[in-house]
Amino acid sequence: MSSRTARQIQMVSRPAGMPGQEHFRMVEVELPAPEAGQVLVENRYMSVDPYMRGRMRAEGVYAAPYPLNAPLYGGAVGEVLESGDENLQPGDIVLSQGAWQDRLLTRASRVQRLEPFDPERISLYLGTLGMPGMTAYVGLNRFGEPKEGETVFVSAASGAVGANVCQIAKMKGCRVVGSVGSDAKAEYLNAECGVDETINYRTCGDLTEALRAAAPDGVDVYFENVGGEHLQAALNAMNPFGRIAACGMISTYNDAEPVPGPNNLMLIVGKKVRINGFIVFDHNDMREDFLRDMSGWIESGRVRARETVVEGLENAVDAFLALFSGDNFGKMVVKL
Ligand code: NAP
Ligand code: FER
Repeated sequence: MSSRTARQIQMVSRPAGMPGQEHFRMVEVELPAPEAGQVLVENRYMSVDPYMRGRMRAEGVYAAPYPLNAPLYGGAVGEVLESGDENLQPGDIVLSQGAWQDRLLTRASRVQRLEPFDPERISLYLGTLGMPGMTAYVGLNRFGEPKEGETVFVSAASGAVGANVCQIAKMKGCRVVGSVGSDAKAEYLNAECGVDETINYRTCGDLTEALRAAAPDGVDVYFENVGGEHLQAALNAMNPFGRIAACGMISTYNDAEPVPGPNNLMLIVGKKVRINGFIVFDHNDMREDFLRDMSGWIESGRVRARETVVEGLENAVDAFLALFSGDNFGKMVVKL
């Protein structure tokens, strides 16, 4: 093994329902030395994210599907080992789209050099200071438009996106209700993130009733991460002129066949609800504001950034699958 030996996880077949180890394989390749304009990067952390399940389908919506038998991609933070580019030096910490591999050769123009505010916490650039944190910031501010005193309902509320939504909404003076899949996650949101009410959707019984009890004045903003029953309950509890920031619907991502949706979509009309789907990558105009605000909030302790760290590339598929069973607590990252 040389310092240019790379291990990569590749997809060998497309999953129909829940993915499993059988859809992936690990391969070892020998990378060439970087040419002019290229860098060799050794990853320190890679991200696993729900959107990756979408990329495993044959038909992409806004982005090309993952190829078969070739390296996958996704957010990663690593260190430059060798550089053929004058703007990057060995030792530089960079953000790339080179997840699912421990080392990669890439064009220098495709990585972003980071000046981490805390070199011990570079994984934050995959979470609260990265794509999921920015998703929370963009979705809540631009599409939820919460006003002081309003009630914000967040699903998958303790996750990489959700926990940031909850904490930003609290700073805006909102009453926040979070839905999660365990009592430990609920306790964390209450105790550490200032969330007013939590619902454990696995044990609460009827979700609409639980939400009405947790949000007696109704829901003004629903930050949608889960879909299905959560969307149905949110519409039932929504106030007139409520806003839904439609960020994701993770409960549907592993459906092999489409399942029937909420039975109450007509409420969108009578309640004059505004639903906005959005993809974070379309909102780079907010990036500077996001980074300034979020780094300040993390440094001052106003935003907590909890992570689940899984060790080893060989465990990356399990880490990814854990997103769908709720085994992650906060942002899931793989330490390489
Ligand atoms: P995450 O919340 O850190 O992890 C996923 C969580 O979803 C799990 O921990 C689990 O938490 C919950 N979950 C999984 N399956 C579920 C089910 N069947 N029913 C209810 N809850 C379920 O993931 P994330 O990265 O923050 O992503 C959250 C959502 O944002 C996803 O829908 C994702 O696709 C979306 N997203 C969208 C954009 C965009 O640009 N639009 C960008 C990033 C993320 P519990 O234990 O609480 O169930
Ligand atoms: C995500 C879920 C879905 C996400 C993007 C998508 C960036 C895009 C879906 C589509 O194109 O249909 O978490 O994060």
